[in-house]
Amino acid sequence: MHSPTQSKFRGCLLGSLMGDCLGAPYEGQEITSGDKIIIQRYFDKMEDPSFKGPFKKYTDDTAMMRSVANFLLDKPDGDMKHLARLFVNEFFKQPGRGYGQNVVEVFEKLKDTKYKDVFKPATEQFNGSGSYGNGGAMRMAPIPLFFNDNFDAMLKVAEESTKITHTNLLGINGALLQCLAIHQAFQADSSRPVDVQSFCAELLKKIKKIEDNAYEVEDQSETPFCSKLKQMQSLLKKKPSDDLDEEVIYILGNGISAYESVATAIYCFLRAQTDIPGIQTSDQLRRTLQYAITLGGDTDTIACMAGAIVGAHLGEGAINKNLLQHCEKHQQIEELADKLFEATSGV
Ligand code: F2R
Ligand code: MG
Ligand code: MG
Ligand code: MG
Repeated sequence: MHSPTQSKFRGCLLGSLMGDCLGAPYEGQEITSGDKIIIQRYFDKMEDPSFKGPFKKYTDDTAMMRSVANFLLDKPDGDMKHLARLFVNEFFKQPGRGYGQNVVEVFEKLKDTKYKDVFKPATEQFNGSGSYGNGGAMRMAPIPLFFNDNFDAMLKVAEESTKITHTNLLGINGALLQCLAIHQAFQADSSRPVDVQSFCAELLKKIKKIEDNAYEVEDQSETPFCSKLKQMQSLLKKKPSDDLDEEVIYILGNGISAYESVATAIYCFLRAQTDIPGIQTSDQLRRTLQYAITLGGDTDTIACMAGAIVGAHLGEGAINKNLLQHCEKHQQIEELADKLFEATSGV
């Protein structure tokens, strides 16, 4: 029997892995209502203990999340050069894991310049505007676990680790929003469903402070992720209808940018607190991942981010072992979660 905290460490990293592995086959697809039935059958089949199939492979999302976890274990005081090296070594070992098209240039420059200025290559992306991709957000899971008790250190490391590859404010604040969502879910009581409106309101307060500071705006101005969260609050009040998922995609997005995916992942977690029409399962973690995938688009990443949040809330007990066994390197990720837990608890 593991402690509730250890269970949450495992739940978060395994939920992240499962979203990535199970979502990856659908990445980049537009999903029709016929596909939703196919996705229901895909999950049903893999949940059947007698089904044997090849592993569902993990992608860049997990490769980079694992580097972040190893960085925290190796350098708890945060030497970003070390993290940059781990990202680069991992990429050159296995470049075929479906990395973002442009982030590869950052890895090459970091290697060529021998990590001299670890943040410079990222600042040069997209003619100096920096990447706003969701690559910072997708690898966030270990940070809120590790810094659970130190909010300021958590945000500092979340921001600096993101800036190695993403310097556009949308890429950075999207990663911070994902970090805050996991942290909040981690701290919430796993025996009770989350109150979706209070969860949003609390998150909104925290991201508003960060965005107001970053954009130096007046109190009344609307900043990007605050506006997304307010729209999410309205969506969560709506009754399910045939058009609701289209509206979710239109308003929150399902794309490769942080702006069009982080709020969507949080919405998936909150929406799956209760039954979702067309998704037949009583398993909340599966419902979260399956719903994220049926929204289409950047399915591995949105499911990965949603999986990290729901896993951090419910813990390991919510992980369906039949589904997990189809995910590549699940044992290694479980061990990594245990090491992170031990490092924070002094076990
Ligand atoms: N790359 C993918 N999926 C493509 C298909 C993969 C295929 N299945 C395969 O196996 O090959 N997925 C992964 O990439 C996303 C994370 O990307 P990241 O790390 O943020 O990378 P990057 O290159 O910095 O940004 C991604 C794209 O966003 C657009 N973009 C970003 N900033 C921009 C800016 N300032 N101006 C214009 N465009 C910008 C670009 O198109 C970038 O290429 C995850 O989905 C992960 O799963
Ligand atoms: Mg990926
Ligand atoms: Mg993706
Ligand atoms: Mg196993």
